[in-house]
Amino acid sequence: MRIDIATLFPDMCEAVLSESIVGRARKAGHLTVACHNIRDYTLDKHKRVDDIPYGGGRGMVMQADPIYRCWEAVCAEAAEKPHAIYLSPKGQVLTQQKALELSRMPRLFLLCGHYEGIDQRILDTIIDEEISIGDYVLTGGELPALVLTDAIARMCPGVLPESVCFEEESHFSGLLEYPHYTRPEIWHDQAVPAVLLSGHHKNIADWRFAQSLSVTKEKRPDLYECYIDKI
Ligand code: 4GS
Repeated sequence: MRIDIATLFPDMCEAVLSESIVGRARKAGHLTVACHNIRDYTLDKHKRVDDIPYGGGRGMVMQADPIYRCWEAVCAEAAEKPHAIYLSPKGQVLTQQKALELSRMPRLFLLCGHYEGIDQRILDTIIDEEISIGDYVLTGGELPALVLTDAIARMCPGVLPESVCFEEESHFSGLLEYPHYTRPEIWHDQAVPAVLLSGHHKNIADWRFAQSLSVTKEKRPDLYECYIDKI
């Protein structure tokens, strides 16, 4: 899997993507992530990438051409056109299911917006789908692109030691995860649930599933209803 991120802040993206599990996965070659500075693709002698909106109004709009030239440069070195995603509050809200689908694609191109927005014509020309990370407004598309990259990366083969690592997480099954405990056995007068010390694998699995159900019912009744309806 390869992800190309087009952004005005490649250093911000690179800083996040060089750390922790994603950083290690990149070094090990389990996935490739390349950050491209849209400003490198402008033909303007002052390196401008934005301009005032036609029709008037506040703020600046990112121009289509530097983004298009960046897209062409990425496509030029790809066997097939990457699936192009624009991170935007107008998009479909990201879910675990969507992240799983995208993790199965060979190549993604993530476009990060800034300022008031992006010239609609570039979206109409290159973008396959818009994705939002939630119903709130950020200052740029970089954090959404990084969130999406992280959610995808952990499901790419080899990134986590075993696929159960992500299959048991909250949301994968449609339920929230059961609670975790580690040493010491008693901390501030609170004991670890006895079943977890029993060594009885079936009882432990049953307890965890029951916990998943009750935690989901309590914290996310919407997910719980959905889960119950499906079984
Ligand atoms: C989101 C979001 C977002 C919208 C980018 C205003 C700068 C900003 N992008 N999910 N212009 N939520 N983008 O808030 O994806």
